[in-house]
Amino acid sequence: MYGNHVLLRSLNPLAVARGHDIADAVTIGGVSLSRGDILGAATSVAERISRAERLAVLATPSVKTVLAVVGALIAGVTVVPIPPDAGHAEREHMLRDSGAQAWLGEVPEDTAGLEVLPVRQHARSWHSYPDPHPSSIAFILYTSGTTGPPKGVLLSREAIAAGIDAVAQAWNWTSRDTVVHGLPLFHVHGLLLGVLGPLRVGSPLVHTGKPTPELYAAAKGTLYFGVPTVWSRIAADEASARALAHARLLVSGSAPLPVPVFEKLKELTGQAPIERYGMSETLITISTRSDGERRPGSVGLPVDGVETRIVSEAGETLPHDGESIGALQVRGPMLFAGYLNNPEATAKVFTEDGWFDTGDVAVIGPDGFHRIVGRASTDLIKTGGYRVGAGEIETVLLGDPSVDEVAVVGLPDDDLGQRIVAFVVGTGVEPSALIDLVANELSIHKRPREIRVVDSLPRNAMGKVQKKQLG
Ligand code: MCA
Ligand code: AMP
Repeated sequence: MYGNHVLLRSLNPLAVARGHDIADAVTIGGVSLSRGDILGAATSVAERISRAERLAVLATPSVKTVLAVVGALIAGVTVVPIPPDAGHAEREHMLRDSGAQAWLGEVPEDTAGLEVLPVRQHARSWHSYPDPHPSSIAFILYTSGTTGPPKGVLLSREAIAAGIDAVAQAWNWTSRDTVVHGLPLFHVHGLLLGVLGPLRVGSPLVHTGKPTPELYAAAKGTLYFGVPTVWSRIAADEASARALAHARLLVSGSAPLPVPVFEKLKELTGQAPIERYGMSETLITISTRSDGERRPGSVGLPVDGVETRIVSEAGETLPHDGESIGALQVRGPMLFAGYLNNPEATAKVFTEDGWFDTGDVAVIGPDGFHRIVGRASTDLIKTGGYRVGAGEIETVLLGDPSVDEVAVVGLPDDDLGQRIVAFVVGTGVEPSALIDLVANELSIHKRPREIRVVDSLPRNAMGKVQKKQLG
């Protein structure tokens, strides 16, 4: 009923089918779909949404999310993934800012008055749609800045295609691989790399629901994706780690992989992990290669099509001497198309000569290997691989009557990389109530793990809080 040419045309440019239909193209929530199932059901989704422009998708790890996303790609409708654990204020912001017209697929308890368009797993359509323009926006992904609510990152079809193709080349990722991960489906890592990647490359995907060591060990794959927290939990679980010895590649990204975790994984699995660096705004730009050196503490070389440079505070380009530390700037075909409704923020992150300023600080060696040293601002926290702005949490906490002053920081944490800690000055402060407030307003993964009640915050002569002194 459907031929490969139909798969090719309909999913292009975001998913290129190579070879024959794949029986278990996507397994998620214990349900397996063939490529034909996905195409048939997603085209039926496309048929019902083709007049929409932007739809919200509650990004649960489920078949419905995959069908909603692929259906929207076929129809050329922009997807706004909404974290399933998003609290009230964060969800409202994403819906309002994105202008999402309806929900597609699953819905949260509070639909915010938006219409709901169902996704039917067993519906089929074989209608053939023309490819949307490559520069059209496929996704608006919300990501945190140092202050204010999350910004909508506009990602075009061509950027995503280029981003996937570049890592596929770096990792020799082919249809002979089976990808395994259990990452959330509302960010680049789990959704674009982790779902669209396998669809485009033609390699089956096993999504484990959650990224636990036991589930990774039980899944039979070749290419495993995880954030450092996931790898550190696997490294601490010897049996699970040893069960991954058969894998072709273990890939870490979204935050720095601690060197001891790298070494432990190497010891237990018999292979060094691949580390790669990326951002919501840039997709994956730097990676070690599957057939190259894998150096602990290093993210390797720019992927195909990417150029990088490090720049001093004075704006001079610094040498690749393995010592000079500078602001990492990148350019390449996988970069975003700007922040939605926010030209000022977009202008701020690009230099006059067109480079994207990542906000990360790096060193480049004479051999071209990149080492990410840290972030320029202490106000952007990476916890469990999630990017969280100190400012957004401070705003919510200041809304509580018990809080007079607050400073939120990311403190080093063996499990999460950084742990969100709020230093609070106030009266009658109830730590657990404040933690729940953030979980309910923003999202569960943005909640502070700890509230420390203090008499005052350290400030400089100008009255600015000295966050580096908190800890
Ligand atoms: C705890 N829970 C609560 C509360 N406290 N629920 C409500 N209110 C509270 N106050 C519950 C949660 O619902 C959850 O329940 C359970 O406690 C555990 O939550 P948590 O501790 O947050 O989870 P975790 O196990 O510590 O999570 C670790 C993790 C997670 C699995 C590694 O951080 C994760 O999935 N990270 C991935 C982030 C990611 O994909 N980033 C990519 C960004 P229950 O267990 O029942 O649900 S893209 C990117 O960075 C770029 C492009 C790149 O380079 O990739
Ligand atoms: P996000 O916007 O969630 O995509 O987060 C992007 C940020 O994650 C980057 O700016 C880095 O700070 C961090 N990041 C991603 N991958 C790595 C890595 N391999 N090593 C260090 N930091 C990383």
